[in-house]
Amino acid sequence: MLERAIHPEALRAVVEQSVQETPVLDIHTHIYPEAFGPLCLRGMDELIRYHYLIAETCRANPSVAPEAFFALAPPDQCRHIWKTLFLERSPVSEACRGVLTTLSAFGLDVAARDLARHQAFFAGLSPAEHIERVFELARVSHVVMTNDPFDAAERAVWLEGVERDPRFLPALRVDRLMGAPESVAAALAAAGHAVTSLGALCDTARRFLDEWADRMDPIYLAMSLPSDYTFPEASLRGRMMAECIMPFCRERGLPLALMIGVKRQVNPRLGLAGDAVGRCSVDAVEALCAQSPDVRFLVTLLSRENQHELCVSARKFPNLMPFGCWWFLNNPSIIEEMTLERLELLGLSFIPQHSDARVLDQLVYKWSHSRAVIADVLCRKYDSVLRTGWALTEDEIRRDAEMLLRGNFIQFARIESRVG
Ligand code: RAT
Ligand code: ZN
Repeated sequence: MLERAIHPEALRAVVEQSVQETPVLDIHTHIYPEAFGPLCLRGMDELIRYHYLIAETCRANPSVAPEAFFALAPPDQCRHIWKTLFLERSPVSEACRGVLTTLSAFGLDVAARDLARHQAFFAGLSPAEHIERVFELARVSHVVMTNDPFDAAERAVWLEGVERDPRFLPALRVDRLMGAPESVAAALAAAGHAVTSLGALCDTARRFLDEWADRMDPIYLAMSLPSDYTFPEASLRGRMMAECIMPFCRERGLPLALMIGVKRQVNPRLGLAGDAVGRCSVDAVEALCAQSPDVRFLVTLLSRENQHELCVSARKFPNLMPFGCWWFLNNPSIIEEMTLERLELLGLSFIPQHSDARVLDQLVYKWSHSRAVIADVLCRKYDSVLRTGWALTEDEIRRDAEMLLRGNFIQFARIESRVG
C-alpha cells in the first residue's frame, strides 16, 4: 500500500489547491514591463477597450457604426462599451465576466456598477506596484511577451537599450516575414534592412533575424499564420520557412511557435477586432515536424475542428508541443473539451493554456477562469484512475500540476536557467 495515499474524498480539495497554488509561466501574452512605457496597457479603460469587447459592443448596438465608435475619444469609447455591455444587458460573455472577475479580485465593489470609481482605483496604482499586484493575484511567475521588431514603437524601445525585467521573457515575433514578397521587402526595409533584389529576400531576412535575436535574446521565435497555410509550398512563404526560419531555429536552438488558423480582417471596419477563424491543414505541421526533427515546434490552432488532429500529430512527433486554447477557444466550455481531449490522448505532455493577455489586469481573470476548468477536468481524470485501485499522493498531484502550468514549457523550451 502506498504511503500517504489520498483518500478519494479528499481528492477534489487537493487537486484544486495544487492547481490554484502552482505559479504559472504564461507562454504567450501581449503585455510588457514598466520600461516599455505606453506599450504596457493596464487599468480599467484598457480592460474595457479590449478588442473582444469592441466586437461585442458593435454587435449589441449596431446603431453606432465601427467608424463612429473609433472616432470617439478613448474615455467615451469606454463609457459606450460599459453602458452597452454592462448596463443595458447582463455581462454574461466570457470577456465581460472577465472584467468582473478582475474587479472582484482587486476587492472592488462589483455590485455598485460604478465605472468612475473603478477607473479612479486603477489610476492610483503606479506601474511597478500594479505589475506586482497583478502577478501576485494571478499567481504568475513569468510571462512571455510578443516582441515584434517590425512594429516601429516597439523597435524604438529595443534600439534605445531597454532595461530587462526577468519576469518578462522575450519572444521574437515575425509574422511580417511570411507575407507577399513586396510586403516582406517593404517591412525589412522599414526595419533598416533594405532588400537589393527579391532573390535576396531570404538572406536579408536571416540577417534581420540574427540581429534581433542577438539584441532580444528571445526564448522562441513566433508567428501567426492564416488558415490556408501549407508546407512545403512553392512560394516565397515556403522558401522563407525552409531556407530561413528552419535553419535559424536549428542553428540557434530556438523553438518555433506557430499559431495557425487566423482569417485576418474579414471585417476590416472592426480593426483589431475584425479577424476571424478558419480550419487549417494539420498536414503542414506534420511535414514541418517530420522534415526538421531537430527543431522544436510549439503549436496552437485556432479552429475547434483542428484540435483532435493536432493531438494525434503530437502523439507522432515528440518535437511537437500543443499549447493553449487560443483566442476564440479561450472559453470555459471549449477549454474543458480541449483539456479532456488532450489528457486522454497525450497524458500530461502538453501545455493546457496561455492567457494572450493584452492588458496587464487580464492575467487575473484569464488564469482564474482557466485554473478552475483545468482543476475540474484533472479531478475527473484522477477520479477515474483511483477507481481502478491506483493510489495517488498529494506530492504526485502537485508534480503533475507543476508540469502542466510551467514545467512542460520550461523543459521543452530549455529555459531552466532563465527562470531560476
Ligand atoms: O487574442 C488576441 O488578442 C489576438 O488578437 C491575437 O493577439 C493573437 O493572439 C495573436 O497573437 O496574433
Ligand atoms: Zn496573441
